[in-house]
Amino acid sequence: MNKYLDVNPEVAAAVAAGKPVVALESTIISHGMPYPQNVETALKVEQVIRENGAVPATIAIIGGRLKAGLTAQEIEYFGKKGREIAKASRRDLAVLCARGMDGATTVTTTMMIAHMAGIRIFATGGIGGVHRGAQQTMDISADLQELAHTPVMVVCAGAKSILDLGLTLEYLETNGVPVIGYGTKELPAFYTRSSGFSVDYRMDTPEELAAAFKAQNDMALGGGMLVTNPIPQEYAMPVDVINAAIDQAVSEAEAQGIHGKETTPFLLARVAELTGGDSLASNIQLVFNNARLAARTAVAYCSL
Ligand code: PSU
Ligand code: MN
Repeated sequence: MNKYLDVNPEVAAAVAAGKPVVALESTIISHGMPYPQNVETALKVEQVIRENGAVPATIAIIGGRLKAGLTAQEIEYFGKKGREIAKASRRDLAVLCARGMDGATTVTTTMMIAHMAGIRIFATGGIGGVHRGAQQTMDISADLQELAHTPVMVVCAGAKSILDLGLTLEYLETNGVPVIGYGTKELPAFYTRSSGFSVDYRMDTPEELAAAFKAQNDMALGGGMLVTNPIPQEYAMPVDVINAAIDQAVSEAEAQGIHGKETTPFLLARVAELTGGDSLASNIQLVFNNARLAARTAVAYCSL
């Protein structure tokens, strides 16, 4: 076992017994939502996973230790410190561990640590992808490379149109990542159920998702699988409202020369400010929806 990794005893016991476990990320807590809603949501998401038959494992880096499974006090700490906690992507792991620092794990590092801990399924809100204008900036999230290589299923609500969704799908195709629509053939765009882009496959039950991922793992194909689960209709946002906010945020980022790891947090924070509490409420609900599907899929996977 990796000497930098601490798997919480409940999670370790579930993994060892072949019981369902669902990983959760911590960037969504520290950088994705304001306090105290971030902590309330993180705790409630864990409860949703339990209600649906799986053990939750929120993932983070604390004092240079890779943690799979946090206590409520640790979740409170991540939520309260918010943006003071470094956003940790793949390239940050070694330095954070060597220096004994804290890090909020993105989709990339949550997949990595979940895999180290033997966890196969991970629920989140949205993933990173190919940014608009990437033809010039080359700004492509490390999340897509991780999906290409690490065998963890990521259940999300699609990607926000702060990204170029068409190029994001092209990149995933090149890298051999299956993109599944849950109950839909259309890629959901996080706040909205549609985007105008098609996914590879539509699946309608957790059992179907589990069977596909089992086949991928049995063949040792090696990469992840992206499940895109549309936000429930009652929480979806009006397309024109959300698109206007996103367009404004993207042009502000450009005007201010925002780049590198700051781009995504800047865009997420601006979109949230411009749309007020409405987008936060939608964001919270779609995370619950994804946690429910991920837990049911983990249960189905364990019975195969
Ligand atoms: N997109 C969202 N919400 C998020 C993120 C992205 O809609 O919280 C976070 C996730 O942690 C994701 C990370 O892995 O941002 C991607 O950052 P970057 O684009 O810098 O790779
Ligand atoms: Mn980037």
